[in-house]
Amino acid sequence: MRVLVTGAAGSIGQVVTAGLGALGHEVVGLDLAPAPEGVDLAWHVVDCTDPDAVDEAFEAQPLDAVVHLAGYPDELDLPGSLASHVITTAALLDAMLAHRVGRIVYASSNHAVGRTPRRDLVGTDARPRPDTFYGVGKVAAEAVLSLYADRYGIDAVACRIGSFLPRPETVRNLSTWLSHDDCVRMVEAALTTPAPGFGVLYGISANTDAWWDLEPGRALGYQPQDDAASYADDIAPRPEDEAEAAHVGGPFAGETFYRPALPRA
Ligand code: 15L
Repeated sequence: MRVLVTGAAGSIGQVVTAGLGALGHEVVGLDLAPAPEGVDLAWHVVDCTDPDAVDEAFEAQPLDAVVHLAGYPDELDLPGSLASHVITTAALLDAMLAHRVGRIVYASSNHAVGRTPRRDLVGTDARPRPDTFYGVGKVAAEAVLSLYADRYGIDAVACRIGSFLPRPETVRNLSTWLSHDDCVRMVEAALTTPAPGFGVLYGISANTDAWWDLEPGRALGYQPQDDAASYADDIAPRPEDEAEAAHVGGPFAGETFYRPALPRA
């Protein structure tokens, strides 16, 4: 498949572009930044909030699918978050329609349901329950994907990524970790699963202490292999672990998390 990867210069992007390449896909990179040193791919320097620039990138070569990883991975004010996650997604979807590209894999986030109290395993049927404007942006981007799937027949898989790290670093990560290899497995499955329509999965490894249900992902062909529990002995407990376990969004859901939109007292 020839796959356009947005955010290709980012931390997930670099792992995914290399991984998809190793699996035999032809990757076209797209990012605000030029290709990192040593990355030898067709590459577009484009801001995905600009629909004309996105369309030009599509014009440059035929594509089979898009992996949309671009987006600011932390809290912003609401307009910033909507631009970063929703406007970019809509620009890509419109270019996909114009250029007859039928599949998109989206890097959503666990923070779409981050304010869910930590009790039972969270399924993909849980109420959207964002913990931040970042999470609101992810929920709204998923809604745009769902609309384009229903209205235009685009296949869209939203991957609600947990904590993408080389290895788990905190007690929360024992539940939220997504290993590099499993991330590639997840994207490959979401790209190739037959006719998902609009699908949602949780992008975590096969963690013994997982907080999210992996079954919807398995139904879409995502078979994670790694388990954060194998690193448990290396993880030192911290005073904030208990607060981070109150909601599945961890620190983003905490009372002290930076909230730029709150009026001053
Ligand atoms: C995310 O979606 C964020 O982009 C990342 O910064 C982490 O906070 C991660 O989730 C997480 O929940 O660990």
